[in-house]
Amino acid sequence: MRKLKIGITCYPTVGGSGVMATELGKMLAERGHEIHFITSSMPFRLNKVYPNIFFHEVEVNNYSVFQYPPYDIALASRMADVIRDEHLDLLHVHYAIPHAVCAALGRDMSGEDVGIVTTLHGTDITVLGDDSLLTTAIKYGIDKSDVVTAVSNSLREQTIDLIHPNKDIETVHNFVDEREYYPRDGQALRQAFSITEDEKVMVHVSNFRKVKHVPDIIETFVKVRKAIPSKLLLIGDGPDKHDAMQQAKATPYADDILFLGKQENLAELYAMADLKFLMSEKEAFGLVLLEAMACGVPGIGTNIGGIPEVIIAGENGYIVEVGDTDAAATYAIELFKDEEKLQSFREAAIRSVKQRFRSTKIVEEYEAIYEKVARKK
Ligand code: GMT
Repeated sequence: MRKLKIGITCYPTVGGSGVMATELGKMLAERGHEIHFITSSMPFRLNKVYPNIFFHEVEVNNYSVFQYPPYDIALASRMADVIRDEHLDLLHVHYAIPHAVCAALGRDMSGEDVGIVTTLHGTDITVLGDDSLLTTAIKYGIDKSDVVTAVSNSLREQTIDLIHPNKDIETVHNFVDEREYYPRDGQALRQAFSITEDEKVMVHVSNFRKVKHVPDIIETFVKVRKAIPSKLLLIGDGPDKHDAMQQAKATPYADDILFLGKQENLAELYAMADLKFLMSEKEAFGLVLLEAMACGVPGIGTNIGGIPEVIIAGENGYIVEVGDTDAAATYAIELFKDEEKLQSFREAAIRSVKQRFRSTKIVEEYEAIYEKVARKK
């Protein structure tokens, strides 16, 4: 396909959507496209120099006459400038609001015929879509885009139910960079963390928000730990972390629950783990599950959102209802007691990432969309 000039906007510091947008930008650059990140700060995963990746910072001045700093207007204005200065073929924005709305405004300001692709990641729909003050803006952002994608079928359906857009929505699943997420030997690190040979390791990674149900993970661990020598690694930081630490302290197994805080090298940490837990009440996809699976760690997740599109129950993990810590613990104990089954789940996890969420497969799906919407020269 022809090489395109693509503007990408995301929240550069926010979890999965920022990770996906940045990884996609890097992969597209490696395939010869010219990438222009138009974001409020340097995306945190952009940790290497690429000759064809450019960063256009959106600066927002906080004038005392304004009650709120005008981020959305500053972004739209910057988008318009970059569209014109760099002769962009399209904008790919992550989140309907504010980014799709800003893209529509930016295109209008530029007076140029660029395409707009919007990817929905979940929080913009499942949380904000319920806020009647914002549904009109979300619908506007979606309808003004040339192509809208959602990261799971579940999110696609939810968006149609909640927002009733006039636009069709395509599912394009998330992917992982296999060069970073692959199975590694975790023995040395296990020793460094004083994890003994007979212990199994459960892991959870999140931003410790209420929707992630971290208390359910600790509760599940306590039930597992009663039956099996094990450790729980809790990775990340956020509003519920303090309460989670108090909860952990009050259990008889406080020393076996390790809070590791925010971590960069997740693939190294997954090398120590046997089973990943994601017990959220809302989850459009569950990128952290996919990252763990690529490292050979099967998952137990809840029956909501896109999780059942990632975990195939009984093959590469298990699905439980939200809050059902008994079922989660039963499945974990069953797997921990049956090394052969755990090994077959590990292999199935790696296989399903390769078959269904391979980076080249997903990047090619985006390229086919770009080809349809890119400016016609
Ligand atoms: O889960 C979060 O709190 C972060 C959020 C985000 O906006 O970055 O993640 C969303 O996008 C990820 C990437 O597509 C998905 O893997 C997450 O499931 C989704 N989170 C929710 O739907 C709650």
